[in-house]
Amino acid sequence: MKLERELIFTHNEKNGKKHGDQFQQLTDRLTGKGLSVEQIIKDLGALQIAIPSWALGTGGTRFGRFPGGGEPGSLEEKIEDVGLLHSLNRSSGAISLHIPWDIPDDYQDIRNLASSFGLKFDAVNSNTFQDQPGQEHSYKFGSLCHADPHVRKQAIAHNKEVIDHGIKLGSESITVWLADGSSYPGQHNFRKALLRSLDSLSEIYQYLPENWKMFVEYKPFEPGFYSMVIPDWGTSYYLSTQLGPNAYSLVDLGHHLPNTNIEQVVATLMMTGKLGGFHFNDSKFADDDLTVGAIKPYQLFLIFNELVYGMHNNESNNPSLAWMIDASHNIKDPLEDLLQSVEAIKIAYAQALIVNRELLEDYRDGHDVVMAQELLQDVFRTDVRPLVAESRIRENAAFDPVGLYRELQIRKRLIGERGKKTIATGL
Ligand SMILES: [Mn+2]
Repeated sequence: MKLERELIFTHNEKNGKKHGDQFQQLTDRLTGKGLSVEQIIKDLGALQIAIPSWALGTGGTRFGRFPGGGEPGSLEEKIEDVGLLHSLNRSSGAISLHIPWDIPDDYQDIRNLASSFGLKFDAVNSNTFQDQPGQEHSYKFGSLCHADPHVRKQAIAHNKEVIDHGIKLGSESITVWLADGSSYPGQHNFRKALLRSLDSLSEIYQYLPENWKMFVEYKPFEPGFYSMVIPDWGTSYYLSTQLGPNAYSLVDLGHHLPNTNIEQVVATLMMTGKLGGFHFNDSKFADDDLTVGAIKPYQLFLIFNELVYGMHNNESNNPSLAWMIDASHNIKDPLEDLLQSVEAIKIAYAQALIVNRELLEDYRDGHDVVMAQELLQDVFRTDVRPLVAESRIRENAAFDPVGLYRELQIRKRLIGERGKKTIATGL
């Protein structure tokens, strides 16, 4: 399904007066503070957040899954869905594929389809957390860390195959997340498991084309309930420095223990030039995979505050970051949830862009703790939504993506096209 541009223009025209007034008010306020509204709008327009192919269907928990209908049943339909999101917000211009869930029949056809929606292929993702039908060795006790070299060899070969698929699609990075870990004390020799993983990752790294990056994701627990081989950013940082200049750490917001100071993790990784990318989501308890900004919007802003500082003070040449949503939509329409997530990311980014950094540094240097906090909270409490909307309108996207999605009854149309009982592959 392709969205006619006319529908977006009509929607924007209808809301033009309301938006114009709100935008003018905010512009006056920000200009009064010495900020360049035009530059902020440009920066916002340039931000593209990749959509993972596995997030387009209704997710589930280990207790059950409740599909909502009209879900994409093929890679082509997944690309169409991301195309739909991109036409509504012009900020979802990339799709991230999961192998073996998304192996194309014809690479050129798939590339043509993606580019007809203005989409690129973001990082490809390997999967050694499940056994696939017909697979010779099981990953029950690990993959890249496994004690048996035959299992490691199979997992390495899979990652190389993922890279091959990515090359044919025009991707330029691979994200490796390992489910490898242990559930009981005594099960693993921590050092041996980590060193075997490093050896396996090295072999995959050697296989990377020169212009490719490898992102090493970490997670403190689950599925391993006692230990994970790559539990934290320190271990991920160790691996990426051992692997070489094209290996980076990847921060998934849900992959931290409660109360971890993620903004500090981000600051440190960027300072070392080893922050490669981001998986956005939100959580109350653990890896909940909730809508970005749904639970802790202030933390999201503080993270973006460090990201923007890192982008403006990039002595370590940290590369531009790979942004991706990594969420699961158990009870919401996945497309609406993704629109909400992208909006939350852009709001946090817009807020970080209006922080007066010179003044903040003055407060810090003067040990004025109160005013440093006042400054950040004043920004956080500023409603920047008109800025984000203005950047969208200028990119020919919708003033209110979720509103227009509802108005056009897109889910109903998708159910009409694809049926009520479709289930997307993925999580
Ligand atoms: Mn992730």
